[in-house]
Amino acid sequence: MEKDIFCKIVNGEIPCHKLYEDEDVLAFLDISQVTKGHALVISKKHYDNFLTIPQEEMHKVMDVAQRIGQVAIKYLGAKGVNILSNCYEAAGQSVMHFHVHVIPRYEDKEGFILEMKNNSEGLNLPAIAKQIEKELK
Ligand code: DGP
Repeated sequence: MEKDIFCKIVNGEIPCHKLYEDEDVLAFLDISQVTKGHALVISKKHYDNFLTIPQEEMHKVMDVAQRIGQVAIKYLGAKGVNILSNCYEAAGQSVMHFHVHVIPRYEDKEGFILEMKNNSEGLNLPAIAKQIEKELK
């Protein structure tokens, strides 16, 4: 099977601007900085995305994402941070290797727009909630 680009970064076949590394987790700057300090945190082992990685390894990645977010606020001058993990193409995932975006927000000159429009007209919220709740039991 063809290796994805993040597997190649883990193996040192492609360079990156490294921020953090341990046995399980690697963090580096996104090549396409939507804001200053835009980071990616990945599991070194290949999993397709957030929905398919085992919980323990997912937690390790999220711990590092939290720490990078804290650094962005404390040392980069960010006023906020978006933590984002796209799962599958329909959600905008372009690299099929689990990764978390840490996107510092500075209020101006940003390349990142997150728009959540209220689209709930006609939806049966009690039925939707019941369906999801049932599966979580
Ligand atoms: P997503 O769309 O959520 O799958 O984000 C993938 C991100 O990966 C995208 O923001 C650009 C980044 N990216 C793609 N190729 C490379 C690369 O070779 N190096 C680095 N540092 N980032 C990359």
